[in-house]
Order: sequence, then structure tokens, then C-alpha cells
Amino acid sequence: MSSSLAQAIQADFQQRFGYEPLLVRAPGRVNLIGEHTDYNGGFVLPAAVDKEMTFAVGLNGTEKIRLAAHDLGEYFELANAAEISPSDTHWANYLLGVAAQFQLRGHAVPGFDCVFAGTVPMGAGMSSSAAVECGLAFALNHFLKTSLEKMELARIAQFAEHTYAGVQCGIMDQFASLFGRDGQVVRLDCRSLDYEYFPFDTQAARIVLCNSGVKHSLASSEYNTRRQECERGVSVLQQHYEGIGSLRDATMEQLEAVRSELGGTVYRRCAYVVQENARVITACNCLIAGDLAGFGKEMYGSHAGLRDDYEVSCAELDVLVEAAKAAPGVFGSRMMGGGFGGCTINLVAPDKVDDFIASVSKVYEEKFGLKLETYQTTIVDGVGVMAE
Ligand code: GAF
Repeated sequence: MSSSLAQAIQADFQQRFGYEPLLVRAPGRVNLIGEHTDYNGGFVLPAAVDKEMTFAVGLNGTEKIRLAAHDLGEYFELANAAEISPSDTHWANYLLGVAAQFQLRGHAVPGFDCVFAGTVPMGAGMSSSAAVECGLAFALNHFLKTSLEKMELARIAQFAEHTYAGVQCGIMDQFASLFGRDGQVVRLDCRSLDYEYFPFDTQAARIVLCNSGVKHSLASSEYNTRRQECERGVSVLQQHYEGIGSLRDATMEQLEAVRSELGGTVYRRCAYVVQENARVITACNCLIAGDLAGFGKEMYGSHAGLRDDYEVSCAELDVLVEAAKAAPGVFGSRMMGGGFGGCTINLVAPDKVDDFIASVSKVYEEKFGLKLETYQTTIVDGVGVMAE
């Protein structure tokens, strides 16, 4: 077993519960491009990264669910695993929601114990919640011997987020945590769930995240509102055109034709999604051709759309992207994830990473008086048992 965090979690588990756990790791993710497209049946281009959640899990032979958030020093207990419902303990809901999803699929969940902690920064748009959900989904699947496909585990984790965390998220984050592959990004078609891996050449560019350190409280409610606005757009389009199942099927011409019926806000939300889907395809072609400047152009386009049309950016993220544009050796930069705070993702020439960090940090500190946290990430395998 590798990390000292895993050793600490294992020791915590043994001390609390007195037996040997299974150790599981579940990574957070980056998304190179394709934001807010997943719940619109579109394309995304994520990768699992080396910021991970670590779990110690075991069946305890009782009816109890016993959970410990190692970092927070908090403990939660439920008397009967057959009677799961949402709790007031925020972090426990991500785990309870997963167990509830197994039950909904007819898999009785016996009493189990779980201690977890990790290095995925919370609220940074790196999907710490999806990593928590996916790690437990993987562990329960192992113990229950249900042999569910990985895609079904992703759905279990996604629906846990819907029902126990109240965010109507798409499937990207959970997919990336489970399907990540060392050194590769993966393009997922969120309608068919077909996916394809592409190598990411770290000799040509590094993935550097700049954490704004802010998380505006609007994030969850505005996320759900965006989803409703897109659904409204689809229902208008469906009254005029056949074969529209989601915004994935719509064109800009169709949107233009029903613009007055959509209204300004819904039109702009839909236009962003249609254009972002096209950007993912173009960006993938650039990646295959080794055209990082072309890829970066699509990233800047993505950010502009998220800022002006989808309206999920914020002042801090906009300043970080502008600062990146002016910094040395940057191919592209944009906000990443749901928005309203969290990180920007930046593709930077390997020999310019230090200069880039110094330059953007200076701008950020001068403008907001905030110290910028940055992460140079590497792309890793998805959820799995930790090596002994
Ligand atoms: C969040 C959601 F969880 C994802 O499903 C996705 O919609 C993303 O925001 C925006 O692209 O991370």
C-alpha cells in the first residue's frame, strides 16, 4: 500500500472497528472541455487525476452502518441498514445515498463500516463528492458480489447525488472517477454512453489547476436552474422539429428560428450548449493532431460561453483566465466544472509552468488579496482496490 494517508485510514479503521478493511481509492477529475453538456446528452472530455479519496471499508456482521470522516474527525451511525434515509450530517449523505441506490436495485445492504479521507479539495470543481460516491459504490459492489457493470456504478453514484445531495448532476464526474485511465483523457458521448480514450502527451503540455478558493453559495441552486432552462429549450424545439431528444440534437439554425419563443435567457443557455458540443469535437481533433494551440482556442471559447451565455462564471474565475492568457507558455485556459467558483484548468508548456504559476498568482493576489493555490495534476487510473 502506497500513501501515508491510506495507512492512517487503515489504522483508524482497525482502532475503531477491530478488523481488517478493504482499501479503495477513488480519484477526482479534471475536464478539459465540454462543460454543462453531460445532462444535455452531449460530449465531455474528462480525466481522473492524482487527487483522490481513500476508503477503508468492511462488512461488520451487524445491521449498523458506521461511517467516519477521518479528516473532519466526525462519526455517524445508523442503527439499521435496511432503513436508510437522508441525514442531517451533510457528508454522510453521499455515502448513504449510494447504499440506498443499491437497495433500490434490489440488493440488500448489510451493516458496513467505512472510514474515508482524501486529497481532492472540496468545492474546487474537482468532484470530491463524485469520488466519495464512486469509492463506496465500488466497495459495496465488491462485498455484495453484485457484478454490476462499472457504468451502472456510475449511475448509482449519480443518482445518490440527485437524491441525497439535491444536485441534478449529469454523469461526467462519476464516469471519470470510475473509468479514468493512466495518461489518457476520455471522450464520453453522454447520450449513447460510448467512450473513447486519447493519450495526453505530458511532454507537450501540463495540466495546471488554479483554485480560486471561492465557492459562491448559488452553485447548487443555479446548477439545477440551468438544467431546467435547457429542458425548457428542448420542449420548445420539440414543438417545431422532430427527432429532438436533447440539446445535443439541436442546431444553431433551429435555435435561431424559435428564438423569440425561447426568450433571451433560454436562447443563450441553449446556444452555449450547442456550441460547446461542437467545441469538444473540434478540440478532440486538435488533440489527435497534436495542435495544442487549436485546442487552447476552443478552451478560451468555452470560457467565454460559460461567462457570457451560460452565466456560471464569476469575477475570480474570469480574472484567472485573463491572467493565464497574458502569462507565458499557456495554450488555453477556462473555468472547470459547475462554476460559481472552484478552479480554472490551464494547459501550459512544461518548461513554463513555474513562470505561469508565479505570474497568475501575482495578478490574483493583487486583485483579490487571496493566495492562489495551484495543482499540477497527473492523469491516473479510475477507482480501484489499493495495491498491498
Ligand atoms: C458538475 C456536475 F456534477 C457534472 O455533471 C457537470 O454537469 C459539470 O458540473 C458541468 O460540466 O461537476
